[in-house]
Amino acid sequence: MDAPAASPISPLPILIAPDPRLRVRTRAVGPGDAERVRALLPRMFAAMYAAPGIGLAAPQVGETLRVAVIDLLPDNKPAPIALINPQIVALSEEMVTREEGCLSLPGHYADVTRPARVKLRYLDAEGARQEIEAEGLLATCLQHEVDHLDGVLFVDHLSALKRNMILRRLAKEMRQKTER
Ligand code: GNR
Ligand code: NI
Repeated sequence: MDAPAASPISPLPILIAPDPRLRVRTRAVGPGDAERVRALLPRMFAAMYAAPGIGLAAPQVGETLRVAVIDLLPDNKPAPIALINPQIVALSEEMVTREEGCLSLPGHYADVTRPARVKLRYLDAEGARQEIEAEGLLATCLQHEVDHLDGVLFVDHLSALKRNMILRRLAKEMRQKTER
């Protein structure tokens, strides 16, 4: 039997905290970035699906543009969302606490309190203006990804004690992984 054909889209490697590239504030995508974004999006989706995760932001793959991808796979069916230059235009006063994880903080989870609903404007992969109003996990994920574009990680929403506990444990785990 033949081996399955290799995917022509190679997933980008995901950076792990405390990589300084996760702390960079990204810049807006402009007309001159079309080619770069066209090349980037499929490789971000591939990295997110391979992980697997429900979202991925450009800084997590070392890119400095305001680009993120999301797919919550509702009913286990692909529902990819490409977010270019996303802007939060409204947040609910009502807050909700949910356990979050992050592909750049693998294996670490914590309860984060955020607005329960969000309204977001963005450009899609075709450059068309879009608006999305979300609640539930999608609302959390949208805010988590926009945070990444400003160099913010979910642990930044925790107390310094909890944040440093997670970052120190992660650093130790990564050290042990690479030790011979
Ligand atoms: O895969 C992910 N799961 C998740 C769970 C709860 C809240 C946010 C997320 S996003 C995360 C993928 C990721 O790191 N995106 O930046
Ligand atoms: Ni994340």
